[in-house]
Amino acid sequence: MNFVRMSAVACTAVLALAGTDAAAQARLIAAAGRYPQPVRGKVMDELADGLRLTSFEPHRTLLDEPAGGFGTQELMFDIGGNGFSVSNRIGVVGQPFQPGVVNRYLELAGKNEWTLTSNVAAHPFHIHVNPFQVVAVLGPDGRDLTDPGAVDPADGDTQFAGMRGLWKDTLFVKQGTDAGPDGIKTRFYRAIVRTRYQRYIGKFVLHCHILDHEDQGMMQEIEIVLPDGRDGLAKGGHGRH
Ligand SMILES: [Cu+2]
Repeated sequence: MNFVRMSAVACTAVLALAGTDAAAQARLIAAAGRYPQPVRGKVMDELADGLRLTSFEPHRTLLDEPAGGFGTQELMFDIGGNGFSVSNRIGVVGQPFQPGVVNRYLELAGKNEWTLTSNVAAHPFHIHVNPFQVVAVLGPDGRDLTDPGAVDPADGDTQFAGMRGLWKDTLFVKQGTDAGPDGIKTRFYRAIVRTRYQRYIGKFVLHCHILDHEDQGMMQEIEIVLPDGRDGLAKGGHGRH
């Protein structure tokens, strides 16, 4: 389950910081005691058994699969006439978060390639439940800033260098350039990520991880649903075409 995978990532990170001495091991075991059952017992046993974590498995890469096998999702963060908003269309101003409105229905067992952009200001994109794999972060000039050693010529930024293939739940999305007369940028930084929707059915959110922005509406609600058997999705229990 995703939880187990994410726990493995977290444990690995903690070990990298804390070393593998007995005190760190004891702290990890104690922390695992807060996990839900039945994960708790398995994790505690494996941590006690030489920090083996052998039942954890890495995410299978999505980089090798052809783009045609993915659904597509667009996202544009913005601060402007509609306030703090998120749009499903790059270049089209979106709306602030509205409670009770599902902004995206996604299919369980589906795979999507997302393109993340920002019209005004830079925003750390964060999504819950299913992590994503970084495919590319393209600058406004089209160069891939995830290449090893890549430097953003606009500001010397190297934060994306070597990031291709990494699994993450948060990614910085920089502001586009060259605003048109309507205030919409004509060139964007495009963060391209891939994800699959496994096991979890239901609602969760994506949002800007600057909480001040999130609180003002820079958030969307997502619902993972089952296919309805007629090439559509079973939204809210009522099949729609
Ligand atoms: Cu933001």
